[in-house]
Amino acid sequence: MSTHWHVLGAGSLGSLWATRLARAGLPVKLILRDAARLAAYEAAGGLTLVEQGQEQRFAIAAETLDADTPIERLLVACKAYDAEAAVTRLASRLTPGADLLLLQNGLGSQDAVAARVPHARCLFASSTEGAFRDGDWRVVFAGHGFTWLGDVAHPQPPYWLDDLTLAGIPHEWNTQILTRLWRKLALNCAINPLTVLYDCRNGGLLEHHCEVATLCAELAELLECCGQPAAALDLPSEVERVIQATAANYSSMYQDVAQGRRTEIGYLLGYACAAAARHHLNLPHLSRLYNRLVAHLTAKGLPST
Ligand code: NAD
Ligand code: KPL
Repeated sequence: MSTHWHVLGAGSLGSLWATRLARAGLPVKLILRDAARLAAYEAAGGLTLVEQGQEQRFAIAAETLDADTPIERLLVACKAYDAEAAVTRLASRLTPGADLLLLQNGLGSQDAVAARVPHARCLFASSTEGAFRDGDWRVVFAGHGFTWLGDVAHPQPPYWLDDLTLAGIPHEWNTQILTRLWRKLALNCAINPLTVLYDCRNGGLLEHHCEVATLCAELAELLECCGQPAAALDLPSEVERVIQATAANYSSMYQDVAQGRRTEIGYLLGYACAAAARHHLNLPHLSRLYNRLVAHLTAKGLPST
């Protein structure tokens, strides 16, 4: 019998992972916030995965944060700003040598989580898969993609990557996961805030080519200064390519703001600007972009951290 997967956060990505693991016959348990959420989940009869118009419901077992079952493998699928507090609540349930897989976008939350669970192995992930909820306990698999996983402390992959293969989750072990996370952070910093400020789809940034190029130059300088020269390679052309390829889409930050949800700014542009400050690096356009975004979010009554 394979080790249980505990999935913390039954949102978009957590539900996408949990349903695919369950569909492969692997033991999965959801960890929900409290008894009210657990009762609502049980009343719904499980999680529904919508894929290519087909719906399938999985009656995955669930428990609350306060349960006392031991946790050997934890998929952390909360937003970056919730991850540290949620994992802290579970720290005493982790078995010695437990593995955590952190799905958060951006940077900063991974180190904060790892510091809370020094005896566990924390793997970082970067994913291009896309999912959203179209109702409570329902997830739509919107964009096929890929997930890279790695461990900044140990180059050896865990044996349980086979579970992901069984579950049909496209993945690859990556010994340079920080480089991948920095690269994604830079892409998100060059694209997402401007889509919010110009109120446009990604393709709308084609009209702001010079501004994007200037930001890319500053981001590349930051990546090099932070010891990530590989993440800086050809950044402007990669950003242009992503803008073209996703021209019809609204960025994830745009969607968060449009729906009045908290953004992950503190783990993207906020993290980048804090890193620049730590290195005494003057990046005026990036810093102005951050200030404009903070002002915009504040005016909308949204948190800016
Ligand atoms: P989401 O908001 O849909 O889901 C997060 C879930 O975590 C919510 O259900 C929330 O209630 C739950 N949660 C928060 N705190 C909790 C707690 N203390 N106990 C139990 N549950 C708790 O978010 P998402 O879109 O799945 O994103 C998760 C992470 O994955 C983010 O960092 C995001 O940037 C990243 N990501 C998402 C996608 C995507 O397509 N959705 C793609 C790539 C990366
Ligand atoms: O990842 C993205 C997002 O919207 O968060 C892309 C499409 C790359 C834009 O930055």
